[in-house]
Amino acid sequence: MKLFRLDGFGFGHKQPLKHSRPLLSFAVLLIIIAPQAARADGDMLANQPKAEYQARRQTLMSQIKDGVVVLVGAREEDLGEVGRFRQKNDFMYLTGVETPGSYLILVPAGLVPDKPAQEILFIPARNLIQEKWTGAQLGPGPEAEKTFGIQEVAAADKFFSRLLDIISSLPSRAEGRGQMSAKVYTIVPGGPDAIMSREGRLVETLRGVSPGLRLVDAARTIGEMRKIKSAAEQALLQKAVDISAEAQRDCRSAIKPGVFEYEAQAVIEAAFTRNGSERPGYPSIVGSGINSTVLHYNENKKKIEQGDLVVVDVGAEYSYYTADTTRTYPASGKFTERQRQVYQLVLDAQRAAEKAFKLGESTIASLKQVAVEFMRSSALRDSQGGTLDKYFIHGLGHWLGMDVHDVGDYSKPIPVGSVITIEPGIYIPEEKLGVRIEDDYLVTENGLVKLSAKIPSEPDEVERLMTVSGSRAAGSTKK
Ligand SMILES: [Mn+2]
Repeated sequence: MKLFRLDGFGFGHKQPLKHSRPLLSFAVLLIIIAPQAARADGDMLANQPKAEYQARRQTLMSQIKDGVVVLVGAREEDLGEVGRFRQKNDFMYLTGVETPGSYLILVPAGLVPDKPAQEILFIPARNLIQEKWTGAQLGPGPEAEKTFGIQEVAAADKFFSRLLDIISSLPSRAEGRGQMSAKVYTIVPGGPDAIMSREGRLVETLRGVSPGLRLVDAARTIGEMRKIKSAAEQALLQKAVDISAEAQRDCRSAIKPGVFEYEAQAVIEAAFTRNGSERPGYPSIVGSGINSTVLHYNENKKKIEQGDLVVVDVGAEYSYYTADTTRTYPASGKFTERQRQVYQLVLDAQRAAEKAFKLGESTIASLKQVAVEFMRSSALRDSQGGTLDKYFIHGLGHWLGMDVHDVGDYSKPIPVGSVITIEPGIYIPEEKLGVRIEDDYLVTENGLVKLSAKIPSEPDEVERLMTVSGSRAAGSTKK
């Protein structure tokens, strides 16, 4: 699907970028079968239009006018031996490039006087020996420029000297007594370790060569951009949610007394994988009994017992976008009266928050207030006679996107194009009773659209579906 017209970006790529046919040489063939090339399907890159990545870079440069943007991509070794390679989200958002060891330099138009905007991606040169282990790689040069839709793709080992050249070409302005040299915008992790990060060390090194260099965090600017999802991003989120819905369906059938939490987790993650999800968007939570009251319980080691509630908080990642869905199931197939009352309160609190949403006014904090007050107005009490809102101990929701708790400022009203979760919960450890219900919503001009509507949450329907999917007689159904 075509979302942005290609004209008007000022990159000279006025024609849609088409993949050329493999007709030249074995080398070209290799490139065509390279993983990156396989992900670049015509005008698409990682399931989003190349034009969209170009537009994002253009937008970023139009917002950051006074400095060079430098992004450091993930390396294979960052994930150790256990993880499959995953590009950093900001890098992916701006490039769609999954080549390990990449860098990106963006020079806004006019930063170098009279020069147009410049974008340079750096990727490692091909290494034919390495490729026997890891598969064919796309190397720097015109083929990569075409594949990635980026002005220039240079060799990664030229990154630092090229950056120095760019910085030294910037006119320094006299300000006060000293000379102000260039600003470099990059993603700097917070906290005392920031300086030890690759970005932090890069800037320190640059400062040694170019004293006075100013390091500015680009995270906030990029975060505000990432908060608003394009149609292509919305489609990927919907796909991630749909896969998660199938996983919730399957685990609903798997949960019964005698089954271990990890067995339910296996069923969930099987549904992810067979539907093309690359990985869970976060560690899958299957918490039964007392574990249902532990918010981020993910050991998933307990045997599910008769009478347990089971909180299942899982989200598939699909092409870098993750769902985040939670349902709470009665292990025995039927809620006890108390469980059902608390469950219904949580569900009604979610509905109250949904209903209270007003575009241009509501924030996640204001919706939380609605849910809390709804719980407080209920007649349900704990053993001390207190209302149950005090057991709602976490936020009501968050932005959802490439990060499960996605980036973006929370202080402003929830905007059109953002995707949020609404996830009230009540956790009463002394009753071993935890309930969380979490859905994902796209914010439109007409209000909230529930992306996860196909995952049943009505208690009657949950019970009916659990009964249909298998016998849940007391005791284990296992051998
Ligand atoms: Mn969540």
